[in-house]
Amino acid sequence: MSRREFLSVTATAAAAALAPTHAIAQKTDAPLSRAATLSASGGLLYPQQNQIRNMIDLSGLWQFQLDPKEEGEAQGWFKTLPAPRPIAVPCSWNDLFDDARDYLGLAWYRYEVYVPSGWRGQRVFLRVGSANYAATIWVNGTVVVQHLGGHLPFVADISSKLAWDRPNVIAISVENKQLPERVPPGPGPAGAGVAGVLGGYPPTTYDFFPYAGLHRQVWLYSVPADAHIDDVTVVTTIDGSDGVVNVRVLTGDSYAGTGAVRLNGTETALQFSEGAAAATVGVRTPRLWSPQHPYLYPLTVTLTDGKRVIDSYELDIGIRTVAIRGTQLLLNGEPIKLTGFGKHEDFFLSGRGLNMPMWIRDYELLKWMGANSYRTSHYPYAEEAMQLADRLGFLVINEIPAVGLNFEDPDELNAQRLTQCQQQLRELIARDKNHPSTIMWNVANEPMGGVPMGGQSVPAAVQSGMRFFRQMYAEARRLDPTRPVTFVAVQQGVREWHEIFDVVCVNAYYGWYTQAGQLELGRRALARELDELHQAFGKPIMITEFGADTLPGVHNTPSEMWTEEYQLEFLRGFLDVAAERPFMFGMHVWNFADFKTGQGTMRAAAMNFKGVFTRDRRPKLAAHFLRSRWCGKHGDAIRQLAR
Ligand code: BDP
Repeated sequence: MSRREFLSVTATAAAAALAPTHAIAQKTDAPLSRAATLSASGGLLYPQQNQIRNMIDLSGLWQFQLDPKEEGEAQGWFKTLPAPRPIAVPCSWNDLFDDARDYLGLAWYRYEVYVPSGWRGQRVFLRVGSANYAATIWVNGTVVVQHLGGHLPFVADISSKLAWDRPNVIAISVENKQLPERVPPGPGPAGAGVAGVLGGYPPTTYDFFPYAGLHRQVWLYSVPADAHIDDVTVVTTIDGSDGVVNVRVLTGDSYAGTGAVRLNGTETALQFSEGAAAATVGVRTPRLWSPQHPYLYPLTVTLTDGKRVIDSYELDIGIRTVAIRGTQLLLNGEPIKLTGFGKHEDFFLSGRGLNMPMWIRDYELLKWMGANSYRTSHYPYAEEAMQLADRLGFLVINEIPAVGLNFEDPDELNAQRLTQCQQQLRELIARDKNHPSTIMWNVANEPMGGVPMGGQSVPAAVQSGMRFFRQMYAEARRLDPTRPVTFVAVQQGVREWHEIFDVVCVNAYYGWYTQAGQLELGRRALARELDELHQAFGKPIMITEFGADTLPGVHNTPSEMWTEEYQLEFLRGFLDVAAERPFMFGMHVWNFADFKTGQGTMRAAAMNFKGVFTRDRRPKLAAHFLRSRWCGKHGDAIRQLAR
């Protein structure tokens, strides 16, 4: 089957191919070692309160202590912290305390919680939404789970560790050391790469600040002890005027009983065997999910024993298809162009910590500008952000944290990074596979195989990258055959890697990092590169980043770099070049808002100023321009790239 055809795989095949998806967490009593073995420990369904399940969100004030000498474990800090201070969870620790701003070493969190007596006899899980980067969890003095990777959830069954007559002590140690074998990698033998040069201190291979800590909620939740719904996979297709919804349910054990799927007023029976069951539900003339009409259907899965409901789980689904035809991206069979941004989870004080008001405001501003999409640069975003994208109708390119890969580094390092990338891809797809908003998986941002932006590529590094990306692509397709898979290249980067993927995505800074101050030359260079890519690959092409640093309030005419006028003209030039090329399927401005970086000569005030909004979400001139471009009379009422 050719790559072009894969997106039309039948619904049944797609549902069957969606592999069982479990949190990949490390379950060991040994201290977290870089070589620790990985093992599954439970599904990643978002915790839910209903008539059967219970949950407690442990967000709030925790005790906190830095452990620069790494003496905490030997001294039993998992029971009591010797000199704790209060901290907010979720939140990054860096912007809260002066002595922790650049601290990326080990730190401890501690919390006490009674588990309600009504949960006795049920299975109780602890779920951490995001601990950046390496975490070890203790419950009442015992290690229950360890996890690597900073932006994805993991769970542990803690039923046997709980006390019922006193508060339970939950201790979490976290560190965010920038080690070369991690993903994103710390600076390796071949150096920090282009982005690393931009950052500076703390040393990273990327230019966003390496925020650390418990960035999302920690939950306790209970499920029935007999059997529970551990994972649900929903794949939708369209057959003529009907919707087809394939549902696959896993119980995580050998459950062989019955269950049901309820959708749109119909109930379809499930017969489990070895803990798995599947059903196909038809929906006559469904309301299709799209940015204009983000209609969601509630879908309920139950496990039943006669009339008794053993477990129940509800999720909102959207009926829609994503496909590629020639140079077009199709949503529900119709070509669609992506307008929007690369973003960051980044805000004053809360750092990378979940910030719901920020998310609500950001979606409001995205709508205000007529954006229909964004990329989760450069790591998976909060689950609540994905839920809002479903509900509000935004298309998401969903990215693992593979930024700063440098294939000039030795093979051993690349092999370790591959393991990390595959784990994070598995966890991401497990977590986000049911979101209609996610339309594409991205497996890397600006990997290096020599000097990009006009420099020479290194053949051995190109080959090493080829092997790496073939495996990443195959893994993504194995886990989810229904969505296109891409990587994001940098301008004049390694061309060969585009061959592997379904679409071509490129970050381009002609007129900023190259052709600085010369917008017309930049536009011409962009046009040349786009035409070459089109000729070489004939795939849909998207500019996933383009932008110029801009100090709010600084103006000049004729425009000059760093002024608001320059940013506006830079963006307009790129949009014009793209609008003349029908093979372009999207334009994402870099960045939605100014964001914090490490300190360095390229980053004034430790900030990247390429936002069209300031960090506190005030519009620069460019935001008004994009609004008129994407919402105005020339903008096909929002959705087109053409003027
Ligand atoms: C690109 C990176 C992005 C940077 C951006 C920039 O993908 O993370 O923030 O450049 O320099 O190379 O602003």
